[in-house]
Amino acid sequence: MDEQLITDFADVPSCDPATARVTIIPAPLEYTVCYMKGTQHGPQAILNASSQMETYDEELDCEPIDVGIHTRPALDYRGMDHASALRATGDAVREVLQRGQLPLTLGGEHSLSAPAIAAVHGHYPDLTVVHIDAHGDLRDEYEGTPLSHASIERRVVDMGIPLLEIGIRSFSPEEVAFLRTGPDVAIVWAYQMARGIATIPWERLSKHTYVTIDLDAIDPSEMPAVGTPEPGGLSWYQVLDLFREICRRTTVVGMDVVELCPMPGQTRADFLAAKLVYKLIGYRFCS
Ligand SMILES: [Mn+2]
Repeated sequence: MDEQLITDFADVPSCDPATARVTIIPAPLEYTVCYMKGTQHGPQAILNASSQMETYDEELDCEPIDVGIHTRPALDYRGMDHASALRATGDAVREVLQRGQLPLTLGGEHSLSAPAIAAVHGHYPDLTVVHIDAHGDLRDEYEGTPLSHASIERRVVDMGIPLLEIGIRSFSPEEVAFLRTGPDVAIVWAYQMARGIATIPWERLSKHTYVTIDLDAIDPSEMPAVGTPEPGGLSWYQVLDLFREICRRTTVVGMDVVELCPMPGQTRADFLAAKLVYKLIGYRFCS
């Protein structure tokens, strides 16, 4: 099984890139990971696990695979420095947008979201970003680089994009200080979700939304294969319900699922990530 490399999501022949409605961009980016390494293997692990899913969605009573999914060949970052790799990621996202399709990027480390969001923002200037994560990712820079995975949402603020963060439970004093300066950021904390006292400011969403999901938003009991597993995370159904509600209220025009760090024996984590990607496509196009 290990040797089997799946190149098409769900192992169903990839839809013609000219007629697809969603293009999956495998982005095995890994430059600034600071704790557990391995995110470069995330996209392939997701594709491999996706071959084991049923394509029927019992909740939506349809097969989201029929939407038209094209899986692009994985981005090849060999020989690139971090900045060049991010540019290449943004270019790939732009190419998908120019074909009128939804780009769905599979990470890889979270820093890839910045160029992806910049590209989508170029097409949809009214964009709002919803960031589902354990971490605020609002540091101005981390370990000497503003391109870090730990600074990704700060770059979104720099772009002037309204931001809604959900599931946060790891936040630095530096980020608290930044938040007090009054940036266009709303945060729904994980403890509020867990205790049923969260009020999600849905009115912040504009017509077009980009959703970035760091898999460490999900509780480590369900999603152990991440670089920084934080206790007290969201459940599978909480994440699905959030996304379903986002799709009900706005048009999702770009998304990414990042930070899978495949670990030996943790098949459930790869499979969760693959199934999450498939559920996102279903909610986006079939409900
Ligand atoms: Mn995170």
